[in-house]
Amino acid sequence: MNYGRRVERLQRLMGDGGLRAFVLYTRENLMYFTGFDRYESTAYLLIPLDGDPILYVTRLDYQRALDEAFGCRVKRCRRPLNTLSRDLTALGGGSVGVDDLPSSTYTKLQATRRVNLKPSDRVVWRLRSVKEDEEVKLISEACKIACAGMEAVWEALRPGLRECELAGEACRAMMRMGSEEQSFPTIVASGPRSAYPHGGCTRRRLRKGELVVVDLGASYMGYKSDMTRTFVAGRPSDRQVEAWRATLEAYTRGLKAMRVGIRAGEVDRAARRVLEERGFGRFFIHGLGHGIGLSVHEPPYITKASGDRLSRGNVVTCEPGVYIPGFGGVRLENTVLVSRDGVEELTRFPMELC
Ligand SMILES: [Mn+2]
Repeated sequence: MNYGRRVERLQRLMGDGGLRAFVLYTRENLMYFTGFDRYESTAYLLIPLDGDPILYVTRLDYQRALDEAFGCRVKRCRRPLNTLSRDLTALGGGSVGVDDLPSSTYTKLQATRRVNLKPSDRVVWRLRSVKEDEEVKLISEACKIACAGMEAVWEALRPGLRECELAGEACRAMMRMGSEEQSFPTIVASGPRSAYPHGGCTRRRLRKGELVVVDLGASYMGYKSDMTRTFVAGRPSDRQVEAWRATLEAYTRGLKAMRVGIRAGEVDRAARRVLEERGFGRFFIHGLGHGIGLSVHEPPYITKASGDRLSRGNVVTCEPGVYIPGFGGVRLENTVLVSRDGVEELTRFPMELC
C-alpha cells in the first residue's frame, strides 16, 4: 500500500478546503492512512497540511505502532488527546478537519486554543470510496473467503441445528482461510426471524421448510466482504418460492442498472420496481446496497433518494430483500466491483433456494 500517496491526496483536498490540519480517529481511517490497526484502543492521527502525519498512542500500543504504522511519526503519550491538542496549537490553529470523533473527544478538542473543528468526513470518503487496484485485490480475496463460509453453512444446513451453530461453521471456515475476523457478526435468521433484516443469530433451532437468511462477510488484511443467501431446509412453499424469485429478479435488475456515472437512486429504483410489480414492494424496507471497503457500510449508498453517482473503482453491494412479518424473509446479496466496462460480481456462489 502506498500510504504516502494517500496522505498527499488528502493534503491536496485539505488545501482546497482551507483546512490547516486533519485529525483522524476511526479505526478504518487510521488503517487507510498508516496501515495501523488500533482495534479498540484510543489513538489519533494528525495530518498537517504539510509534512508527515503524527500518530498519538499510549504506551500500550507504542511498540506495535512503531512496528506496524507506515509513513508517520509515532508519539508515545500519557494522554494522547492532550498531546494532540498542544500540537494543534503549536501548528498555529485554524480550521481543523475531523472524522467521526466521539462527542466527548470533539468537545475537548474544540476547546483547544485558536482551533476551529470542521467535521470533514466527506473529504476522506472521496478518497476511500474509489478503490485502488491493490484494494480491489484484497476485497476480492475477502469475497472468496466469504464464499467458503457460505459453502460451509450450505453443507451443514439441516433441521434441528441451532442458528448459532451454523454461524460457527461459517466463522470457522472463513478464519481457516485467512480471515482475521468476521466483517460483522454472521447473521443466521430462521423461520419468522428471517423477516428481521438485522436478525443476528440465536440459539433457535432450524425447522424443516423454514426460510433461513444467512448474511456473512470476511475480512482480509482489513478489507471486508458482504454476501447473503436465503435457503430453505427441505421443500419450500409456493409463497416462499414466489418471494425468493422476485428477490432474485430484483437483484438481477439492480445489477444490470449499475454502471459508471449512473445515480445510485436510479439503481435502487430499478430493483425496487420489480418487487413493486410483484406485490412485494412494501416489504422491501431498506436500501438496495452500500459501498464496502475497510468498512462494511460506507459511501456510496444505494438508496431510493441517493444522489451519489457510481464511479469506476466503487465496490458496492446489491442486496434486495423481502421481509414479511410472521411469515419470513428473503435477501440475496453480492459484493460487486464497478469498473470501466460494467460490473463484476466478486462474491461468486450459486443463487439457490434449496
Ligand atoms: Mn450488506
